[in-house]
Amino acid sequence: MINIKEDEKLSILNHSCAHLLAQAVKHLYPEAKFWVGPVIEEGFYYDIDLGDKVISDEDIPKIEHEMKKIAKDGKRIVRHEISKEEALEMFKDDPYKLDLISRMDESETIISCYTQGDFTDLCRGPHVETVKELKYFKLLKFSGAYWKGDKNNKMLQRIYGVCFPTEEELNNYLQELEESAERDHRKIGKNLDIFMNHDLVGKGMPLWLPNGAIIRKELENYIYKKEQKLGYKHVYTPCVGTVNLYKTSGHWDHYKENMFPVMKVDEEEFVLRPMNCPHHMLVYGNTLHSYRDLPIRIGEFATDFRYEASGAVKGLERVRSMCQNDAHLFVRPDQIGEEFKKVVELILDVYHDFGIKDYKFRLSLRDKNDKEKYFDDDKMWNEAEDKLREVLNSLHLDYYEAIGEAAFYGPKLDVEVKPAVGPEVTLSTCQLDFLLPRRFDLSYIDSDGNKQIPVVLHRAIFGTFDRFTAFILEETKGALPVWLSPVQVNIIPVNNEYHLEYANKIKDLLNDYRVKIDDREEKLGYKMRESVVNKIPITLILGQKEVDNNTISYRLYGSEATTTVSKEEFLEFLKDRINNKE
Ligand code: TSB
Ligand code: ZN
Repeated sequence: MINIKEDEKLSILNHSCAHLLAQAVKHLYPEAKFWVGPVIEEGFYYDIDLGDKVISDEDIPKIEHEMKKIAKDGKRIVRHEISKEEALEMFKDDPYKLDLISRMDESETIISCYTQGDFTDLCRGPHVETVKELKYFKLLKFSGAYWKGDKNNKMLQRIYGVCFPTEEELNNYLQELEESAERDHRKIGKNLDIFMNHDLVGKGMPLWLPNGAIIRKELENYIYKKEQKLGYKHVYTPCVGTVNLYKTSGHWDHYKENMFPVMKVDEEEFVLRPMNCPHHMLVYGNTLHSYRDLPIRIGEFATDFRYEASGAVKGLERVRSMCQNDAHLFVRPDQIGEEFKKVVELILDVYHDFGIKDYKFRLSLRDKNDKEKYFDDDKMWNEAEDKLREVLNSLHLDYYEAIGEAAFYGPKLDVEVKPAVGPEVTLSTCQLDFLLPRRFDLSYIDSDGNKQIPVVLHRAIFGTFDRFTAFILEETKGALPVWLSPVQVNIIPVNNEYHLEYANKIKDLLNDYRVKIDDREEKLGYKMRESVVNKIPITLILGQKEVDNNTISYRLYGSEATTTVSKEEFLEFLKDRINNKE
């Protein structure tokens, strides 16, 4: 999908359209006051103070109509420059503009304004020449937005829109938008009964329904097998820890705003864990280790809780209770490169199995100036960042660097993917850490009998089962491969009276698989359509011909063709499809 912010011409057009929106709102609601109206990836928005009025669905067409009227009128958009004093006088009744002016840099003595007809807005520009150029726009949605994003401030009304130079571009964009909405895992998750939310459980705390639980179990089995082969040892640890555990690890100082608040039980203070590293450090520290035992790979499907802003919480993609496919790899310094490489290879292997092709590697580094988030040890950071770069270069991987995205304990390699709706998110991650092993006083004995400190790689291949499931639902539009599908085979007897018995026999034959018989008294066409709506990968249609010849006729999701085979052939076909993860 197009990023409007990155295209200069589109950016200007959308910015001018934001002014047009403000002007129309001012015509309809003369009391309106305006905060900011920036261009964003998907177009523009304007934050508006409408007093007690809350924008509703009926208002949007009225505003659009007024915008069209003003645009047709075709006033020029004129820039003028005024002094700060003049600006303060001009906007003296507008607390929002006064706030903007007062926060301008001391060096900005000249302030620019743009006027179109009866409307003037404080603005750096640039803009299109006349409002006539704003022909092909659409208001997309609206929401409440706290002034300056602070929930102690007044709630303003935010209206979003988009503008293009031609009708064709606008229509293409709107069509793409519709398709993305169809692909949104929240919609698919609801239609296919994969997960639900409930206010009584809380925001960002999804409940996995039976269909979702099947997918999750398959994902767990899949990655567990891979990890076992690679020498990982899995553990189970509690999803709480004491405050002292997180003071030891440093999370208390560097990660507290992402954590749920403290619970007091008897004399102990607990928090829900936001990460599993501290528990795994203790597991490592429970036994003595020789240099020959390393790497030691401790894995867990571990539930974590994080405070995510309520506006950021999204379906299964961004949740407050999540389950990581986590592992901490304890290695000697000379093993970092090799072990890191193995993690990257595992990521590539898994992405290959799931057919994931559209992703970016991001090397996430610290922001040197952010002393609050990142522990202060230049040597350690430089060493860790150089090490990661070195390995990435040796693997010839394409990656980009992002400052300020590192974990507080070290730099990391993140894999970024684009959801159907909204900004990119991280799926897999592999993080280098020289800090936590020190804080937990971990060691191994080297070949000379001396104590050494191990290095830790934190890694999550799926990231979380939550986010990964959201992602594959969007990638597949809900049409999962057979091995992941909650229902793998749907059997439809053509006529219950004559063919149900045979259908039941076939169901017994397939009892190693997830099979359903649709024996409702409905028309064949209706049942077949429903099988498609439910995105079931294989539908069997069993009628007289199949009964007489002892055969199976099936259709694959997405195909109109029916194939007839012997039972043995069908079993073979099904097994192959599952094994090959097709
Ligand atoms: C990999 N300590 C490491 C771990 O050992 C860690 O917690 N890393 S993390 O903070 O990056 O989280 C791991 C993965 O969890 C991320 O890569 C991302 O895919 C996923 N994740 C993070 N926050 C959320 C969230 N709010 N909802 C769903 N998944 C999330
Ligand atoms: Zn970790």
